[in-house]
Order: sequence, then C-alpha cells, then structure tokens
Amino acid sequence: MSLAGLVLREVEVRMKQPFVSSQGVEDSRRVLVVEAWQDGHVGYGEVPVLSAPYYNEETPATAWHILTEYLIPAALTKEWSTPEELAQVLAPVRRHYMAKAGLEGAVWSLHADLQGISLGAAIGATRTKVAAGVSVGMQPDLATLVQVVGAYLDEGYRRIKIKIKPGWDIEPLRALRRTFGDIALMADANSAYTWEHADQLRRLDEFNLLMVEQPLAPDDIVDHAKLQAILSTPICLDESIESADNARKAIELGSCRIINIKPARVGGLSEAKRIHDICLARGIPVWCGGMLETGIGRAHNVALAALPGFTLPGDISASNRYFAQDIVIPEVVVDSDGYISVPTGAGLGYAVDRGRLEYCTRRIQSFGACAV
Ligand code: OSB
Ligand code: MG
Repeated sequence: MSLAGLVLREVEVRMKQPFVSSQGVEDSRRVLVVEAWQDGHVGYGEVPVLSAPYYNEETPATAWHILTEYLIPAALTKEWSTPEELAQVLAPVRRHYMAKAGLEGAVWSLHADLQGISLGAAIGATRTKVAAGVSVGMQPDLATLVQVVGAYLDEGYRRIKIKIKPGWDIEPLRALRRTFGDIALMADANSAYTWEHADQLRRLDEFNLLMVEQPLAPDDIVDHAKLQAILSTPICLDESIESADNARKAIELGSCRIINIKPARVGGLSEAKRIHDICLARGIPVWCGGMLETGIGRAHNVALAALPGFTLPGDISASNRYFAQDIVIPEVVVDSDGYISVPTGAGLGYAVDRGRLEYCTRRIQSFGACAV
C-alpha cells in the first residue's frame, strides 16, 4: 500500500468541564490528527496525548517531533503493504506508542475505506453495538460525586468508574454504594498507591467492585501479582500493558485478572488486536479504555470494542460527555439502554467535519504529495 501523502495537525478541542485524576487535570484536548491520503480517499487517526507527561511520557510536542522526524519519513520511504506491516516499519522507534497509534490508525481507516468496508470489519469485529461505560473524574465533594454519577446512570451508562487515590477512595465508594446500591461500579487509581498501601487497598474488597484499575506503578507487575493474591477484587491493568508481550507476562505472573486495552497506549489497533487475541485464548476479559479522545479516536475505540473478547463495558462514552461540539458528524451517541452502535459504512464510519477540523487546527504540516 503506498500513500499519496500525509497531513499532520495539532488541534484543540475545548472540554465541557475539566477532567481530574490522580495524574492531573485536563481542561482542553490538544491532540494530533493524522490524515493519510490515497486516490482521493482519506483515513484519519488521532494521537490523544495529554497535556503533560504524567500518564505516559508523551505530550503534543514530543508526538509532533517523533512523527515529523521519524515515523512519517519511515512510512513514506519504507516498503509496506498492510497496516500491520506499517506497524513493523514503525517498531524500531522505541515507545512513543500514541504517536505510532495515530499514524497507524490513519492508515487502518484509509485501508478500510479503500476496500469499501467499515473499520470494525477490517479488524475482525463481530458486534453490532458496544456497551458504554463512563469514567468519572475526582469531584470537589461527595454530594457532587453522587449527583454527577446519578446523571450518568439516568443517561443509561452501563458501568460507572471513578478515579481514586489515597484519601479519595473509601468514602466516595461508600457514598455511591449507599445511594445507588448494586450498580456496576469500579475504581481507577492511575498508580496512586504502592505496596505500602496493601492494607488500605484490601478495604476495597468490601465494596464488591467489578475491578480496581492500575493501583500500583506502571512498571511494577511483581507487586501487582502480590497484591492480586491478597485481594478478592480483580485487578485490571492499564498503564502496565503497552504490548502483547507485557500482557502475556502479567497474565503468567497473576498480576491481573482483567486488561484494559487502549489502541493509543499500545501503538495502534494491530497491537491492540494481538493483546485481545492473547486474552481471549487465556480467558482474561478485556474492555476498551479511553484517552478522552475526540470523535476520531473514539471511532477507532468503538471499532476495537466490537471484537468478540470485549465482554465488559468500556470507557467509551458519547461525544457530549466531554465536548460541546465534536469534530465528527454524526457525533458518537449512547442510546438510552447504554449502547453505542458500531458503524457499518466504509472507513471510519463517522464523517469528519472538515470545517470544524480547520477551525480547531493550531498547527499543520503536509508530507508527500499532500498540498495544504
Ligand atoms: O486511566 O483510563 C485512564 C483518561 C485519560 C488518561 C487515562 C485514563 C483516562 C480515563 C478516561 O479514565 C477515559 C475516557 O473516558 O476516555
Ligand atoms: Mg486507567
């Protein structure tokens, strides 16, 4: 597969309200959008970096640098014919998984469009709809948390996840169980605890959570295994799993019972699918995580979550959970039963609003035969 050219943009999309986790605050999404062009067709990918390097090492500036200096030149000069082969061409660059995922994603989307099939069909998806969950950031107080969660339950979301850290864990979970009873509830610590907190983490068992996500450090699958051995709550890994090989080792060590797969965290849909396949073969349930993506990255997540091993509701919410206006038409919507339909049209399945994309663009560069 050869490309006529690529366009790289840095865009800014305002969020309706700030999103707060143990790793910091995001109040606007400054992400990169990659366009891959061929024969008048275009595919879109997103690099959903956060503003500061607290979730992983990447930022808008590092992703721009790695894409313009290394990844895009490699994609335009080396031989490859499928998105999976492109992933191999990009692999010699260490890490920088979100930068890679944006480029590979644009090519997956183009590849599907050129074949006249949906992105989901191109990666082997089988579901027609995916269950939507919502990730709720830290709130100023318990009353606000209860009110915010109540509103999402009313909208139909099928699973609630809250962000926790030492000092914002037991009380918020107790308040939610008292108010809403037996809802599908989980907590995400984004590595805010250490093995020293083992006793405190054991107290989570009383809340009958679906899982606790990434309690310990990203590089620590050893202490996660020790912790899983003393918790009845399943541990789900997020930051620790950046490749299929990481997933295999964590499963073999007993570091988790569930895995959150985000295409952006693992370098793209090809690696995400590989992690899915390993987990399916070993009986480890997976769900699709999110990085506060705009509609472009969100569309990729919807396609991924339609693979057969995605048996748990993901962090895939409606565009309007984060944005007053998204950059795709139609926006991603959740029906009153809490499901998102998997698009069947060719390519991404959601049209990019070109006017809005231009309006949101802060920086743009083209490569190959794409004139801007
Ligand atoms: O840990 O899952 C996470 C957002 C940004 C970075 C990391 C995470 C998150 C979320 C929100 O929890 C997921 C989403 O709604 O996109
Ligand atoms: Mg997480």
